[in-house]
Amino acid sequence: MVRETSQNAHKRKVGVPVPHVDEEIASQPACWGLAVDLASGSADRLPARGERVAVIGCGTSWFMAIAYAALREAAGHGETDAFAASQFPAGRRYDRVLAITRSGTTTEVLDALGTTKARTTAIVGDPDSPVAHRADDAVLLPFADEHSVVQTRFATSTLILLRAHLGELVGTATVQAAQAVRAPLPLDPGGTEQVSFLGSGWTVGLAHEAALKCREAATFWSEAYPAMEYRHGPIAIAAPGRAVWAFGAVPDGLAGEVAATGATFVHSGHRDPLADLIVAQRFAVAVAAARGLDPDRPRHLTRSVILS
Ligand code: F1P
Repeated sequence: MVRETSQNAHKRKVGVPVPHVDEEIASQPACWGLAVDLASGSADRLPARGERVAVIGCGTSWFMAIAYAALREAAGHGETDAFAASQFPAGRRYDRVLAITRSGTTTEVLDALGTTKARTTAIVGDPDSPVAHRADDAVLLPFADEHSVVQTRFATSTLILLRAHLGELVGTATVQAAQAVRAPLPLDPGGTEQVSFLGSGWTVGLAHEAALKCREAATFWSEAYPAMEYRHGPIAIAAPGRAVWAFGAVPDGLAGEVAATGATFVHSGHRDPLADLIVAQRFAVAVAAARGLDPDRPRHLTRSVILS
């Protein structure tokens, strides 16, 4: 199922170990296809049109929650809020709480599920995890679970599944994902000092996720903002050697304003933003390599946060 990049095929041939995260990134096009199939088979467990929904998660899973909430509301399926699981307002009335968690062991997610009276659905990577058993309904993605601490394919497969469930035709995104696993990187991983990622609407979640990938995999200085917020302060750090990387629609004039600071402006303009996220994941891993870091052993991180 995993389609290797030619670089990884070469590494393997000469006996150099390929990081798990590289393989997981490369397998996303295949995983997205499986996620689309799963969307039709799990429609009765996912939020129904008209329901008032809260989506919760931590880290990467929270950022996918943010993206999905914006997409669902924009598609007219109903009011949808996204929360870091630790910030879930237990007193609010929701028809359904949707938890996203790869491990199914994250303490804040389990705690939030324990406080709500709403029907609960969990999208989980590990079918034998506590969250998979605790939720009223579970949608299981073991095919997208990962060895890596740093999440890539579970997150994007979850979002593709949810987009397919909203009725989006995600075939083009999947084709573009196959291009994105091979596309040239838009920035020099060894020669870029800082990146600010921008998004608007649902792609704000992707911007946060891209920035988190850079921090997690490579201890690289990265920030993320809604694109219209960028002029309200963050542009002060734009400079030569730094970059602004936008997902989705770009506000009029922004590319020129960034260029005037000497920073590089990155925007594919033609790919589905979720396919663009794959390029950002690859950039994060390439920065780790340029810094001599092992992206499979990110500093201070564990696969999930389990609090005693
Ligand atoms: C959530 C998460 C990861 C993050 C870190 C700790 O995990 O925050 O996104 O990379 O390693 O856990 P999960 O609830 O989706 O399993």
